[in-house]
Amino acid sequence: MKDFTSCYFTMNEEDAVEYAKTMLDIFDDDAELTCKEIGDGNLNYVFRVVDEKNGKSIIIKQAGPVARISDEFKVSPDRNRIESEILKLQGELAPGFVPKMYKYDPVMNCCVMEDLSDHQIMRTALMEHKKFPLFADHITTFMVNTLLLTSDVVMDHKEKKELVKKFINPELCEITEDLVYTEPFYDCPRNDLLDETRKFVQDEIWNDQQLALETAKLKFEFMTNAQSLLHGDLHTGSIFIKEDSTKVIDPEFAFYGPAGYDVGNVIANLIFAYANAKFTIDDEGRRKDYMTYLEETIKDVIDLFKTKFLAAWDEKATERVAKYPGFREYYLDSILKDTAAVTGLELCRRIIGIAHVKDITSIEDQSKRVRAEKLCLSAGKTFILERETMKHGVDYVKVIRTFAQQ
Ligand code: SR1
Ligand code: MG
Repeated sequence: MKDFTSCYFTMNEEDAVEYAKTMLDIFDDDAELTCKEIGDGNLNYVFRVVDEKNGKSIIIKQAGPVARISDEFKVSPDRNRIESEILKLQGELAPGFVPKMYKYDPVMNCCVMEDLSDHQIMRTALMEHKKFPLFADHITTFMVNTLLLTSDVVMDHKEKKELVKKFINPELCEITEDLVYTEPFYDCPRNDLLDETRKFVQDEIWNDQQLALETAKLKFEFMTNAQSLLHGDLHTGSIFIKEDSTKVIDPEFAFYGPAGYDVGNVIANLIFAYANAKFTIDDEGRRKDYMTYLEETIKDVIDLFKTKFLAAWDEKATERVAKYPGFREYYLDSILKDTAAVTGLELCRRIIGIAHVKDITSIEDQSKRVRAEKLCLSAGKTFILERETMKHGVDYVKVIRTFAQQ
């Protein structure tokens, strides 16, 4: 019998079954439990435990002491507490858009949550060219509720500062500061890019002084603007989806930062799907149809976010000065600038840096993959440098169309 109550250790599949039997009051005494480790993220272990008698299932997610992607990243298993607590909070702010949490265990640094196996990871679904007409509506409700309702516009300022304290997340923030804002923009040894893309990166990214300056400004904005309680890693691998349901998972990077960080991540990851579609769908009609669907989704995410944000502001703002004419437009405008910038940063870092996305790495034909990478890099650079002009969904579509046609 393993002891799960006094000392942390990383579990294997057998341990997870024993944990479910002895530490949880979820399954029947005569349950026939099986377990598979299904995690494919960069950091954690995800165990799906099923009672083969009746199909009842749960997820046990455990934080390891180092990242799976590389043991260079020593990240405190306390991130599991952050994840459990923020999932509860997001469940209250945006009901129905996150998995239910059943338990958090501070000894084993694991949490137990609803199994969403009837959903699919959105990145995979988009690579299979599936469409989700409700996604833009769902994700914008999730973002407006979690971002605006945790800001000083709506919250009592002392209570908000308590949340800032509770969700201080220095190690995971450092990963983002390094991998998103710093390393991709110089010839850092930890970068991981194709030889065929290197010359383009050298000329267009690393040799551009203006771009370097803008990334410096943005890095300090990320580190110092405690605007909203972010998800912090809202890419399409952090979203479970099916036709009528969207669930946001994996908020372990959560902290108080600029609201546009989450919105920009969603947009950039839709653009990876767009680049994937352009270079993997051979039939012209199907390719155009799917790219148009993604363009519409990108447009809707931006435009619905704006509309819902302004409406929620009118309904929920409590801060006196927030009601001064013009302030809500000024505030939204700064989120839109950050959104465009983060779209660009994420597009660049997933091509140049250490953490890639399958949408691009799965493109088998090397010359097509290089073209997809150049599309992302060129669009990314434009979003960073021209962030002041990206005010509407259509502005994003214009940029990606321009580079998709080259
Ligand atoms: C060391 S972690 C690498 C990346 O995976 C996570 O999902 C974040 O996006 C992070 O940047
Ligand atoms: Mg993750």
